Amino acid sequence: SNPEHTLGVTPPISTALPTDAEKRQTEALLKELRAQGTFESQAETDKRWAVLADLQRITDEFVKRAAQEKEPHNSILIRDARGRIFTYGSFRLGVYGPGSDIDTLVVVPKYVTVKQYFDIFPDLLVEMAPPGAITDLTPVPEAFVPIIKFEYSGISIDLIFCSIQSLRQLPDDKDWNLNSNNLLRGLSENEVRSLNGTRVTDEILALVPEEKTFKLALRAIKLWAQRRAIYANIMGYPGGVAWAMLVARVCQLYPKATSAVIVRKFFTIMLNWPWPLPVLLKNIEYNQSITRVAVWNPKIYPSDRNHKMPIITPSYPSMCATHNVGRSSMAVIQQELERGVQISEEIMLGKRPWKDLFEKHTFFTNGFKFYLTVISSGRTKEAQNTWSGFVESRVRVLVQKLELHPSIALARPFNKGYDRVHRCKTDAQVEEIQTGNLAYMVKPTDTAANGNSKSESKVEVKAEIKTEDGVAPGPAVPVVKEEPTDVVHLGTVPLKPEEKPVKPEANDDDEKVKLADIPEKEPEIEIYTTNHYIGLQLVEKAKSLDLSREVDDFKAMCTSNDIFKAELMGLTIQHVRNFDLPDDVFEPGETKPVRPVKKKK
Ligand code: 3AT
Ligand code: MN
Ligand code: MN
Repeated sequence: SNPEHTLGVTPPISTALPTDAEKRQTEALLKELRAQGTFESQAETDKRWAVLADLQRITDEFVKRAAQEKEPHNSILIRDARGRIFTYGSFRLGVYGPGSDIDTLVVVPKYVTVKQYFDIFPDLLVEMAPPGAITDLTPVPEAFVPIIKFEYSGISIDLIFCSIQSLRQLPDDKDWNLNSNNLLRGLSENEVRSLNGTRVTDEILALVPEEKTFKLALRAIKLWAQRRAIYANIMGYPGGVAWAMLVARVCQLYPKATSAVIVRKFFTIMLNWPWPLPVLLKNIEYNQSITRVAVWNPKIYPSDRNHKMPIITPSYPSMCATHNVGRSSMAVIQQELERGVQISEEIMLGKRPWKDLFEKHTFFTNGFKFYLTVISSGRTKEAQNTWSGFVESRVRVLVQKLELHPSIALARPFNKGYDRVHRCKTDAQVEEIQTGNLAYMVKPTDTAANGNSKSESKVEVKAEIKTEDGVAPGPAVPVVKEEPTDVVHLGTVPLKPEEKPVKPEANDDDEKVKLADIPEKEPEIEIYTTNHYIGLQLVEKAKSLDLSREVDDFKAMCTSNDIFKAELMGLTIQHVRNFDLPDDVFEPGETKPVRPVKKKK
């Protein structure tokens, strides 16, 4: 836009225009991102906009009904009643892919209540959307940020809500936005957060010199971070907003550069960033008395001084988007940035293809000898959703404790959990698991205490769940019987709705014929589990490792929360050697580590 106007808290490093070679590298990058499937088709994007138009209509009707409820005789209020939807997340940033949801915010005038949102909106949605369009409708009123989740014609929607306390009616103006700080007046901290999803993404876009360049570079960095398993706010890595701000900052420093150059510079700038100097897109606004929500300020708040790689949101009240990043994740990010520097340099010289930058991580194939796995388990799908979500949000606290252990050099959490369903016949061994606690004794030179070579091809899940009388048995499905096993589960099924347990095929294999003969009406217990893996790198001198304190503290912390229901939920932490990792963490073509052959003495 204005060539004289520079964006950011320092002048640019270079305002050089891209060379022909750099433009060609951007073309090649675009082509690779297409080949990697990060873009959806125009038709799919058109569908998203149509859904958003519907949601706007439904929102207007919702506010009208709320106004009618509030002041049935106030025809002016009812006439002018309207709401507005805004988006945030990857859709707003223009970096969404085929599977992305649309993160949407419903903004309404002050008289509309959260109660009305949950009382009226879900029904109205079903009423006004095309028949059958709304599926998986899940209102979550008890969440910190009240949210209604659903699928609209197959597109996932996260719908959050904010009622503006300073506005009796919303302006009838297409260009109206949420940029004014005054809109935050009278809002609770959580309401401020709801508004700020949109305010932050809007402002990031306003603070980059060239949106198109930024979006393509961000797509590349997002794909890189996902492939390298360093993308996930909840697990202690930067999330979508934080990666976006880093790329935006590099765009400010090279305002005329093309996307390929931004990606290249991203790695060098971020590798050499003098942390804990914060990454800022503009100067922080401090002197506002609009909300009581604290603005990030390490001079005042000791907790803000703990942030290892602070990346600060631009919109008032500025917050640190990376307060979860700990010592190990930061070390891993640094390693990955180094790799990025090397590969992107060779790419720009034409020596390597972009594909190499996006190669998958080796967390399981060649990452660690020792892993801890945190297994949350639930008796029902609903219980497990709540419980595993909570446990997931605590894993980084365990990681922080592990990092303090003198024998641990690095504790790297994997960025995703693994969901599994188990169909069980007995629960006889549950007590052993609950009391055994052998699992977290690690001897670097020896086999794991629970190393179980006979079931190397099986997921070894010890579900820590007691059977209660009156628990409804699972559906009657064939039970795959194994050799005598002291583990509660039989047959592990990945948690995918479309996959049904298959009856073992009868063929000339004696063993399998026997399996097929098992009566189908055997009562069963279904258990849902989620595993989180933490790779452990020990210090060189480590002889053995006792993590019982850390593990016990973690269990106590999780199970003392009100969310925990002992009759429905369980929590186990196990030590797993690399060669004992379950098969489903490996993709086709990947080699599972093998047990080292014992040397003769
Ligand atoms: P996708 O393309 O949807 O995968 P995204 O960046 O849009 O990528 P999300 O939809 O998960 O990712 O999240 C969008 C924003 O919503 C990011 C963050 O500001 C907010 N958000 C998501 N999950 C949480 C959470 N558990 N707590 C607080 N804020 C969250
Ligand atoms: Mn999203
Ligand atoms: Mn979302």
